[in-house]
Amino acid sequence: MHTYMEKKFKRTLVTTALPYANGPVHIGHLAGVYVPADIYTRYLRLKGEDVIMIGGSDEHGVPITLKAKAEGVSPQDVVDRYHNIIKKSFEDFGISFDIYSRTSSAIHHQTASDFFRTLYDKGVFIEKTSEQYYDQEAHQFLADRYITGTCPHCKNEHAYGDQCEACGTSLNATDLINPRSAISGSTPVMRETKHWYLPLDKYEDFLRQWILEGHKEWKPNVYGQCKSWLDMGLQPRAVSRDLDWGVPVPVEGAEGKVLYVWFDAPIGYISNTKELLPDTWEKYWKDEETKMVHFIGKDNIVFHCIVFPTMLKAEGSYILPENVPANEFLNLEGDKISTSRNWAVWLHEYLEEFPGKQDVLRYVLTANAPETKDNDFTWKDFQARNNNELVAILGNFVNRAMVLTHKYFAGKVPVCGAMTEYDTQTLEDFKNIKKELESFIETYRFRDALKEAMNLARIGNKYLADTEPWKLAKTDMNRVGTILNLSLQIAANLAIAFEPFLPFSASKLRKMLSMPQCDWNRLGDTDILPEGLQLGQAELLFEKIEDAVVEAQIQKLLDTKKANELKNYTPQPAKANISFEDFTRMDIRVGRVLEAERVPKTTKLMKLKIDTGIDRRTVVSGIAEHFTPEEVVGRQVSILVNLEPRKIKGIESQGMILMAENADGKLVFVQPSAEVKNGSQVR
Ligand code: B3M
Ligand code: ZN
Repeated sequence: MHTYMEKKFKRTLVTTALPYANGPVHIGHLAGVYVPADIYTRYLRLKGEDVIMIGGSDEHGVPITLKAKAEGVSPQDVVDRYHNIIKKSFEDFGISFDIYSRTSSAIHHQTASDFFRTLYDKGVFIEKTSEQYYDQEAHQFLADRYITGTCPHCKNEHAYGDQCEACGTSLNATDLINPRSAISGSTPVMRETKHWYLPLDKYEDFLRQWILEGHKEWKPNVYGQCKSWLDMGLQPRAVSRDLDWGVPVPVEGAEGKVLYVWFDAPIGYISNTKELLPDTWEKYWKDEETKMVHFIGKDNIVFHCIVFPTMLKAEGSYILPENVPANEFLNLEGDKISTSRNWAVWLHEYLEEFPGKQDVLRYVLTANAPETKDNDFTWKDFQARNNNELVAILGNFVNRAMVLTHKYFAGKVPVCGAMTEYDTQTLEDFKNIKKELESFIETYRFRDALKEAMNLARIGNKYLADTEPWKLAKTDMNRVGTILNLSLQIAANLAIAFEPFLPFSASKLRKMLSMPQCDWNRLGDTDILPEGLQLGQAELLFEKIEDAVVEAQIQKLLDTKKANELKNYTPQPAKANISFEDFTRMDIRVGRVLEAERVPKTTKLMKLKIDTGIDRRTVVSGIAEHFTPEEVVGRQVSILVNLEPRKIKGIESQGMILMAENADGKLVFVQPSAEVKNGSQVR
């Protein structure tokens, strides 16, 4: 049996998870899937290999139909809108798809339908009738997401039939207490319905052999998840749904049924390849010499390692993925990224706020990629990596080499004369760069690869700092020439090494260095730029990001958090009834604040002198964190005057000022809507 390392491939098929077209894409998408896939693909292209990168929008599934209903538009309207936003974000960030298409396309519907039909005709599926919730008012079966009710675990009244978002438990629709249809609001009834099931259990032996024996080199998080699924034992999975949005089930008697979104979506990779290469697509899908790699996030592992391979295997003419380098999740400022809570950095917004800084985000997301565990994106880290790494190391080195060459050699690559021992040692330091980058990239360790590339910039920076050519300009121009020649060669190496990671900056750098070609095979060479070559103008590759800019981003997130708290605020339940008598026992008056001062050695308390109309009295109130004394003096307020006096911090407080507490904890005065005479009763 041959092992993985010995396998030789002629071409590579890179697929990237198809994002649902029900919202824009955010940094989590980019970090988890699209930047790594792009690095990998750009690298292979640079090496001159045969590679295609396939992407597209996933435009089916229940959440899209729910969103359409909520907005009163059609599902097609929803996916048209987001497909275009998503596609543009990817283009803007330089994600170099060979095709970015969509699953509502005619070619996909045909491909997915044919695929189902092939398996159906081969007798692969099990047909099974079961009872499911049915909405008698809307005349349709309800997918789990269409049913809401009370969570049996935490009593959240807005749990969905597949999951309670309050406590995170995954549910069956039949678990819900008091189930309701999300469409009509009526109580659903149980009714029989027929579906087609993919018998995953029958493929267990094949999967065990193929993954657990044949792909021990897969990332531990991926391998481990597959193993635990297989160890739990696989069940047949329904691949159809009662729904009117999706690819219709191409079988007689299947009216009102569509393919389950997770059945059709991965077939989208095939459809999109077909759309790109109508005549030669099969070469990429059916030839053992093609290496197929699925780039996905960790929540998609089971579908790409177990369900889709089973579908491909059952069909019989397709290859299986060679690797599935799934990433873990990226969090944002310590919290899980969430579309519904708007807790995200949206790519289209980022570009509006940081125009031209695509590479900065690509850099930070790669340097901090969730390759082996969940990671956190913070704006402080973003700023630090930009200022301390991109600006201070890479940008600074390139700029110094360029500016000095323009200053001393009219922008022409100077002659490299005799080398010192230090020069040779510096060159020695990076002669393995190509091998190192390759071995990291080919094993999907993009963070390490990026670190290695940055290290080359560090070497250059140190070399210039140590040799100080600007000090030698008066005495030894030959030496200055040698130093700058070597520095420029390092810069040329950087232009190649960074191309997969920071394509915008690498191309800018190549333009500065008059390097029309970017040949990966020259990486590590020290004669890339010929002597006498006229360089372009020096431009800054990166610029410093100021504190105020990241503080504004942090503030934006804090505002989001606050807005979410307000949205989720549930008022205290009502207290038990009291009699009118009870109410009249309270003597509430309008009074005016005459004086106010903070109570020393406390943060919350303020001592107020109030004109109650009856008398002038002292009240201690817990408002000092919300108002300054100046803000309260002169105000009319409501005061409960017959509250028993009590001592607070040694001061006798005679009454209580009435305040309302907002959902975010902010206090406001309960005050008359127009001026009234002090002493007026509140009744
Ligand atoms: N749309 C799920 C997701 O975006 C799904 C991926 C499909 S890949 C074939 O997480
Ligand atoms: Zn719950």
